[in-house]
Amino acid sequence: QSPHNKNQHHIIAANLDQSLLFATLKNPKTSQGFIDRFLIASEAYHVPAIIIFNKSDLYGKKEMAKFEELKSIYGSIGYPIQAMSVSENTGVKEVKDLLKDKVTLLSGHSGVGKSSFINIVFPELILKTQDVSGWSGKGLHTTTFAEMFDLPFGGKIIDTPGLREFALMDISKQELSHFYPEMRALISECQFNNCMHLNEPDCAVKSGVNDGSVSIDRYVSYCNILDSIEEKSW
Ligand SMILES: Nc1nc2c(ncn2[C@@H]2O[C@H](COP(=O)(O)OP(=O)(O)OP(=O)(O)O)[C@@H](O)[C@H]2O)c(=O)[nH]1
Ligand SMILES: [Zn+2]
Repeated sequence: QSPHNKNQHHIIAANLDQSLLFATLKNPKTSQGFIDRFLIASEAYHVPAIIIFNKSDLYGKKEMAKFEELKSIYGSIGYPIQAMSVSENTGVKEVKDLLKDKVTLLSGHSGVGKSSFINIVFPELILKTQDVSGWSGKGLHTTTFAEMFDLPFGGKIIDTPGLREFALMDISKQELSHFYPEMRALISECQFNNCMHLNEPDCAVKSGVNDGSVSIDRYVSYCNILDSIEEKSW
C-alpha cells in the first residue's frame, strides 16, 4: 500500500460520520472474519460502524437464527445491526434514515447488493449491477471506483469497492485487541501489559471469554487475524 493511498484513507476517514458494512447470510455468505476486519478498520480510524444484513428475503430459519445471534453479539458491543431486503423493500427506509444528514462510507464485498441499494436510494445514478453467478456464488466485481455522492434527502455516501480501499493499515499484533472494544475494556486488568491474550497467565480477556463477556466467535476471529498479521511480517 502506497503512502499516498494511506493519506487518502486518512483524509476520507477524517470526514466520515460513520461507516456502513453491507453483509449477507446467504448467496454469498459474509464471513465473520470479513465483518471483524471491517470493524477493526473502523475502530482504527475512530469511525462508528453499522452492519446491514441484506437479502433477508433469502433467509430461512437457520439464517434468521444466525442473524439474531450476531445481532446480540455485535449489538452488545455497541455496533448497530439491521436486516434489509432491497428486493422486497423491507428495512430499506430504516437504512435510509441512518444515512440522512450523515457522511457515510459504504462498504461490502462483491455481490452483497450495495449497487442495488444505491440505485434505489439514488435512482438518478444508475450503477451497474451484476448477477451473482458461478460456482463460488460471488458476483463479479462491477463497482471499481470510490466516489462521494450527495443524497437527495440530505447526507453523503462514499462508495468503495470494499475493504481493498479501506483496508487494515499497519496494525501490530500487540495492538490488535485494542480495536475490539469489548476486549479493550478488559486489557488493563491483564497481568502483563503486553498481553496478547493467548497463553499468558491472569489474562482478563480469556476470563472474559470464560464468563461470556467476550463472545467466543469474536475471540476466535481475534486469534485468526492475529495469525494473519504474523504471516504478513515474515
Ligand atoms: N434475493 C436478493 N437479491 C438481491 C438483493 N439485493 C441485491 N440482490 C441481487 O444480488 C446481486 C448482486 O447485487 P449488486 O447490487 O450488483 O451487488 P454489489 O454489492 O453492488 O456488487 P458489486 O457491484 O460487484 O460490488 C444482483 O443479482 C442483485 O439483484 C436482495 O435484497 N435480495
Ligand atoms: Zn490478556
